[in-house]
Amino acid sequence: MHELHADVEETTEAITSMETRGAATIAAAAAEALRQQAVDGAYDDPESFKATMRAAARQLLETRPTAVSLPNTLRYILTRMEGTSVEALRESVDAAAQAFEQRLARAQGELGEIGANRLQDGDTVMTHCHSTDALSCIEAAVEQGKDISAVVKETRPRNQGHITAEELVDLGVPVTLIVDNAARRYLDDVDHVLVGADSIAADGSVINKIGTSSLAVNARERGVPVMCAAQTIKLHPETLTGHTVEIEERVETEVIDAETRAKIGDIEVRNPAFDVTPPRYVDAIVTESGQFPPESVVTLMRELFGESAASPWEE
Ligand code: RUB
Repeated sequence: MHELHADVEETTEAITSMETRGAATIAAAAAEALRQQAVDGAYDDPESFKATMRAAARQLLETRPTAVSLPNTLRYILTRMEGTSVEALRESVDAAAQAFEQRLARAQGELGEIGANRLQDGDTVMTHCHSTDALSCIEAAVEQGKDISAVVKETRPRNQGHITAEELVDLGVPVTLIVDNAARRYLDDVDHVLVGADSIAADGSVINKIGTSSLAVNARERGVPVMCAAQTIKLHPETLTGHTVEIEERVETEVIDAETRAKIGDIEVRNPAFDVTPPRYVDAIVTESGQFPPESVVTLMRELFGESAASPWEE
């Protein structure tokens, strides 16, 4: 096996440290790292090329467990790796990665147009975390000439809502930033809840940043529709065969600093990064292939992935 490319090492570090974060952004970074591994290196023979690509994919896969965009990206590229010479293999990975990256950008634009059709001129949208798929819907609505305002939840513990707020301000969207606990109070003032997804399960459950499920339950109680913007790379094929989605648990220092924790005394601190919103609390999943009621997303999943998901990174 050839050593791993500096880009693979750097991308692994950036995803692990969350410098690169959000499911779609993670997917694009992983595709580019795999492409660099393929195009920029001398390999002794086809076997060592393939073994190195699989090892790079396994390392990237280890970074964050919940966003299915990561294995879906690696699967897309590695299942298209073919050829009997190093050059042919290299070209196949280069082409697959480039096609994938273009597809990703196109999908986000297309779903944005579809999501924007659900938004009316003058609407206010409540957001949670930072989702490029969700923001694409607002951007498209603004481009259609609609006046959209946003209530942005800060999204403890890492405050990704601040990134959302900044990007919305850049789009010219008026933003009201609120603490997470104020969400129910402000649901009376909004027309939509709009979130992204890290994974969508076969039963239509939406796995997204912790706090999405309580927001969705409250929104249902207040009669506010919940839209999830998620390109099809967020569909989790392993849930077709009964697997569940692993929820990442992150370090407790994101929740409380060591000094305060010591002062409080003997406590346990938990920091799950994501939660599961059952399909009954979600009105629509907006993908580049159209909008779906959550319960029917399984048909799209079967169409795209068949009945089972390959693991082409295994030795
Ligand atoms: C990000 C998050 C986002 C989804 C979708 O969590 O939950 O809502 O990843 O984002 P984290 P996108 O900050 O822990 O990565 O639409 O950009 O794929």
